[in-house]
Amino acid sequence: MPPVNHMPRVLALGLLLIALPGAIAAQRDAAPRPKVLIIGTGGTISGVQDAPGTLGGYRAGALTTEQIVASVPSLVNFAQIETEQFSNVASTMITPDQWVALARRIDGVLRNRRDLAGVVVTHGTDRLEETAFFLYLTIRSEKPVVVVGAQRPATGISPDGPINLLSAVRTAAAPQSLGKGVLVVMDDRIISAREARKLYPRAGGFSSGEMGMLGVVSGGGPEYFFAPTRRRGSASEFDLDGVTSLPTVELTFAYPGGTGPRAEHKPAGIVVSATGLTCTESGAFQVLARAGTIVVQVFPSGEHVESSDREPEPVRPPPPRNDSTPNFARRMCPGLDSAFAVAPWVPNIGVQHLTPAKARILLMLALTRTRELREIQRIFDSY
Ligand code: DAS
Repeated sequence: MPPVNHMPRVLALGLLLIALPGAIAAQRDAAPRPKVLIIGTGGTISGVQDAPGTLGGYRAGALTTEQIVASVPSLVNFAQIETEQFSNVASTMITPDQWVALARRIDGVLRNRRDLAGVVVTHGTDRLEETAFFLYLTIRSEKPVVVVGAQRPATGISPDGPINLLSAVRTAAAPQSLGKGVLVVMDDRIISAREARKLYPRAGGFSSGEMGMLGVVSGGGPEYFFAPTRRRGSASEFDLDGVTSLPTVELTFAYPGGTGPRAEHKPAGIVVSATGLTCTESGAFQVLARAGTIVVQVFPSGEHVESSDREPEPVRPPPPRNDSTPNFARRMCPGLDSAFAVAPWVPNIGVQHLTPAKARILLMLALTRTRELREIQRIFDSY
């Protein structure tokens, strides 16, 4: 029997093995990339250095969203990009009315555009965590919404905007980002908008405090290790449809020798950043609470977790002026007007791991639904 020549088959197999990775890559390249809408609001990510290439002053919100997208050509490898300019300002100019308009726009576009995989919002870092948390509470979609900024302007030395934008788009385009709530992506970190905070104005300055980040954007794309558990996305009860403006909620600090807010000033709510209050501050907040202002005391660090099964402290009427019953408040605060000295201050609402700025946002939204203390406490316990 003549010897069988295996050579042609071996050659064919070799050629197949060489061609296969190319064919797979071609097929992957031919697959339509997810669509991501980038909505620009301004900030340093679209900022221009006065003297390009220096560390000097710059103008935030100078480049359009299209221009910053054009500066990252590799975005098209990961997504089909659409852009929209919501505003182009330093984020200190963003107001609560704009939160409402932006949230409505994103909620609407995600509801009506089934073809969109997700949305990226470019934003100044000064107010990024506030806008991101407002969106987290009000966008009732499971699709990813990623808020991103930069700490160095686009034309400065080593701008961080382009890599942050690329990481944000990869995160918004990834199916594993579904249902994670609104996210902040900075410096390859994926942080829940509930926890994100700007610790300092340099690269690496965004953190999630002691709660940790959800994941990282590695060379291969987003990698998640944790997922949020609190109410968000499609489970949110905050419907902005009938909301024209948000209730006024003030933010104030307690400090040694502090006297608290003035009694004639009566916002719908007030958040006080405090580890504890002076007697006079305590009295001033009690007067406000009796006049109907909802008072929320929050640890300045935002790291404190008030137990979630507590009953909100009822607002008690002041005792009669001639009441001399000894109580803890009078022992603690001798000389304090008895109208103040009802009890040592107990905050009406317990807060679980929110910064004062974020407690203010949650209180604004809670007050669009109720003024009942127990209901407000339920809201603070849920989100
Ligand atoms: N210019 C500031 C802002 O718009 C800072 C920044 O974006 O980093 O918030």
